[in-house]
Amino acid sequence: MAKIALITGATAGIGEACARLFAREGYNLILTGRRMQRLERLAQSLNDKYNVQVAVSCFDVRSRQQVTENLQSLPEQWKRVDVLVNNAGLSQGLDPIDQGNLDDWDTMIDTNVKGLLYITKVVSGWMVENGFGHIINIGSIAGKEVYPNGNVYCASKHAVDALNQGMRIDLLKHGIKVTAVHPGAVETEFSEVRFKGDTNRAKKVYEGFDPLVADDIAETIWFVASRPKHVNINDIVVMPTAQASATNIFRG
Ligand code: NDP
Ligand code: 8X3
Repeated sequence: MAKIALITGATAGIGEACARLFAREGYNLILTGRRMQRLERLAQSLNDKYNVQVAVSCFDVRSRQQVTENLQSLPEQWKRVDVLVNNAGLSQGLDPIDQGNLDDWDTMIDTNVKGLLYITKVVSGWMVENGFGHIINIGSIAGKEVYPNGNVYCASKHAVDALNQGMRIDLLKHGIKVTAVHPGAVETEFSEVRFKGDTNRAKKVYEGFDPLVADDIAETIWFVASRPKHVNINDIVVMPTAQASATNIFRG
């Protein structure tokens, strides 16, 4: 029987790359995001190319009700999830704390922390019942360090780091693996979202060095997901070679 991966935030960037890689490896997929057309297109192309089954579920992770209703309404056979990739997330703004936008703060905390928790509550419940599973949380270098004006985004990713550790402790007795993958700069839609559609500003983030691409992180996620049953990778930080720390990028 094919294994199942549930990937949140599969409409773009790391989540989409991860969906492609897991499909190539023969996984059936549950893909989530808010942009239904993108989910449907991706599902169709993965089904055509790899002959895997793909269920799509369109909802906003910030809504506790949407998360619970959409996931719980999946047919029973889809609830035997082997791998959950808690990837949906975003940054909004890059402002000093005194000038921060309260709506941006709410969006980041509601998405990156509360959304991740709502998903985890449902899926970890299935995993406990099933007696197997692997939760892979996408943190960030921003969950390991704090950088100027990163304040609330960094706090939200530090929370992911703490939750990753907490989940591992609580789920240990159920044999469920828990891993965090913490990327440095990856060129995706991330900066466009952070700068609210300002593509010039977004492009500048990745100028003068080779950033990671989404496939680099998908391959890391696949690596941690494909270790033998007795091996768990707790935590992994993946950076572009030209990036030593959150703010230390060598632009040649
Ligand atoms: P993208 O913007 O390319 O993708 C983000 C994904 O998250 C989209 O599929 C988006 O789907 C989904 N998402 C965002 N908000 C919501 C929401 N409220 N409800 C449901 N889905 C949502 O960015 P990345 O691929 O780069 O980001 C993926 C993860 O990686 C994030 O957690 C990010 O913080 C983290 N990360 C990114 C880094 C980078 O440099 N790019 C570095 C370190 C970590 P939709 O809009 O359709 O809802
Ligand atoms: C995304 C990378 O450095 O912008 O998490 O926080 S960074």
